[in-house]
Amino acid sequence: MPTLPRTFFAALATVFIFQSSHAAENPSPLTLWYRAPATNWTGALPIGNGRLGAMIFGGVDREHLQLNEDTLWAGGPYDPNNTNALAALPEARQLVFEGKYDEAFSLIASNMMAKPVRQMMYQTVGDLFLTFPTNAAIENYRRDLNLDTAVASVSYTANGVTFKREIFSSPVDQVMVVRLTADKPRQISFNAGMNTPQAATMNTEAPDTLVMSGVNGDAQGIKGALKFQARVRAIARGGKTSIGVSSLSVTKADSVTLLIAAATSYKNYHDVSGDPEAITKKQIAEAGKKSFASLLKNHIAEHQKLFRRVELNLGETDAMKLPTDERIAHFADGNDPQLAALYFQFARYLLISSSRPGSQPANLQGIWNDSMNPPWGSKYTININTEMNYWPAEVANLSECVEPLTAMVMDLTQTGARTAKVHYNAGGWVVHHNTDLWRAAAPIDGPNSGMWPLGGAWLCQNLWEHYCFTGDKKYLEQIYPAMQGAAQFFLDTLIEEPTHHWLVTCPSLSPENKHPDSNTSICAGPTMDMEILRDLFANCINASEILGKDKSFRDQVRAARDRLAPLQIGSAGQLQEWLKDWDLQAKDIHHRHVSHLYGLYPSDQIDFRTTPDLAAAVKKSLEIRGDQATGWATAWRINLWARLHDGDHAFSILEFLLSPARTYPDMFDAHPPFQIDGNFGGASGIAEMLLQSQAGVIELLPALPKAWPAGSVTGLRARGNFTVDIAWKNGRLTAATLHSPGKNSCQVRYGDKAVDLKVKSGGTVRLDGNLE
Ligand code: FUC
Repeated sequence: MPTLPRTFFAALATVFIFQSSHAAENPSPLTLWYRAPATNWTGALPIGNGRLGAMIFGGVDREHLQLNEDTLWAGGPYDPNNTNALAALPEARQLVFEGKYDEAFSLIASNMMAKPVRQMMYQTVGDLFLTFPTNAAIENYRRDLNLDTAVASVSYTANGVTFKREIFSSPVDQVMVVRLTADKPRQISFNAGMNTPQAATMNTEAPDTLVMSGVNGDAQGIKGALKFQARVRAIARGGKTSIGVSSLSVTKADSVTLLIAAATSYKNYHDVSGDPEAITKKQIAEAGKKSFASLLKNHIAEHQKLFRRVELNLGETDAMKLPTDERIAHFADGNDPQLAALYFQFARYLLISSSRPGSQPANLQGIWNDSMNPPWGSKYTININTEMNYWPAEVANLSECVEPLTAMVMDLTQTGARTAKVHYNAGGWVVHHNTDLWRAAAPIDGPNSGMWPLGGAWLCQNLWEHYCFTGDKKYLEQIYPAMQGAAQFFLDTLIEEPTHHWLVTCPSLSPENKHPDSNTSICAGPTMDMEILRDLFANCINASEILGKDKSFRDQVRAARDRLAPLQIGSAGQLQEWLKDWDLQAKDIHHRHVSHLYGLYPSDQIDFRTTPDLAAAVKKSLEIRGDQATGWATAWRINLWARLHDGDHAFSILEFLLSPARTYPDMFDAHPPFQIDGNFGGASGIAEMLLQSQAGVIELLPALPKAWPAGSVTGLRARGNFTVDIAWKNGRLTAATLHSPGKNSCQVRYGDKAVDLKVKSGGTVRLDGNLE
């Protein structure tokens, strides 16, 4: 079949866009949709089953699926610990305490950084292209992604024939499925081939399968140790299927189902003995026994089990009829509240699609990456980004999606124990500001970002939150050793600072923010470290009491907690970011990180009601920092303003996050470039505006903006194992329902009113707008 040049279709594009008649309707409010194929990667639509992902471009003459598998990273098992680090530690501390920060920086740079100094990166599998022999004008083009079914579709009419593609990545059958149909017989013809920048070969297997077999690459001197394979099998009804050396073609079929599998030899961070050929063969063979209808049914049922738990209605307007990219461009015009609900649900969709039990945790790009060398390696940056990925997980009722994060932390307790020993001669475990597939834990990149030993401690807070929301004691038993080990490291390494004799971390830094006394961020006892440790220690104390163990450890932790440097309010009335009142002289007072404000969100150490002075200081710090920052940093600010109960301010920042400056046409967050944390932080910010449950109080509509005068939400989760439904009108609460599986009591608050409730086992409590 002849393939027409791409430029021909580029010219056609204008024709088919404006001929569209039905495309002006958007049948489902939970659908992202477009009038034209994606012209670049951030216009393509993501699908994923937690592990196996694709970006779908929806071209008419050529469909492009960019493929990912979440264990295809560069390198292999490695030990990055630097045996020179320990000897340099006392001097580094002394230099910091003497205020010789630049000297400390140099010493750390030459003696204490990981070897290699960069970690391994997450990489693409490659691309599947389907080339179609189209030679007619295209009408009624539409491509979409239905968040409710997790199916992406492309449809158009050519020569009076309506073509349809439905594409999904099944968490049940562990394959991706592409279904090609037409409303007349014998209309489906295409060539399929794969490309990759990896070291791989393309082959075919009779009668109907394409195979890509490869090995991953070396990076930073670490040898590639993974094998991988991707397979595409075409199951056609009617017509003819044939294979070439490295491509496959189908002619004049009635319909075709493509099954796509991909796997690597990764078993865990120290075992790469898997057999990707056997795995993918089996996956394709098993899925091939099922009909398309049953693959689809399984997929949708599994997706909806999670996705349908939360319904959010923020109001609907005619703006909903527009394609998603046009809506993003106009969100700040103020008449599209449903786009915020769609953004919230898109984040839930992304978490379900990039983090399922058994998969890797969602990395900087979830699982979607078309590059061999993506920004920041598309790794796990744990000085904010990975933690933020999981901020919506509990409140947005996707608790199961935290499992991969828990599993990664368990791995890190092992690799991080070696880093603790080699770098600090300490017990417990430590991870610095990044990790990768191989669970590397030593400080990387450079002292200004890398010399921060709190990454693991912060991750423990995410795990603790899982316990707070679920009340699952078995889970607490599982994570307790990780929390205990994280705390042990700090019991062994906290050091008294010379001025006030407080216990502090040293050397450390306030993530990535350079202070005025030097050209470095290296310091002792930054506020964020103290806040994270106050949480970690409190959680250890609580957990050991709940589990009835480790009394003497608990006492040690309590004693250390009492000696941590306190929160301080600086000369501008701001919450001090460092031990010293440096904030107004910092190199960048609008810095994107707002690390010291961790105490307000995600933590509850600072509270609007119980610590009003500190809350006012956070507000001052936020005003100094400004509202606009990178995607994730903008999202963090939304959560913080919601915790300050200023819904209108939070909403004005959401308008910026949901503008083309911070949201790509496919709704992916723009750092820029694409980074998925902003999607997740934005979603948790929306949830924080509607429901908060920190400090033992379930608070309804704590930061409802004027922009959402009427609406409802069902299925949000609150700490203490509650599920909460809320409805409001004219900006006022009209009804709330709390469900709890166990006998549970809580305080519920709305504005100035508060009631104490007792929920009977398996019970439901309904309240009206007066909390009665
Ligand atoms: C942190 C941030 C950057 C970026 C990177 C992945 O270092 O400071 O903005 O998000 O992580």
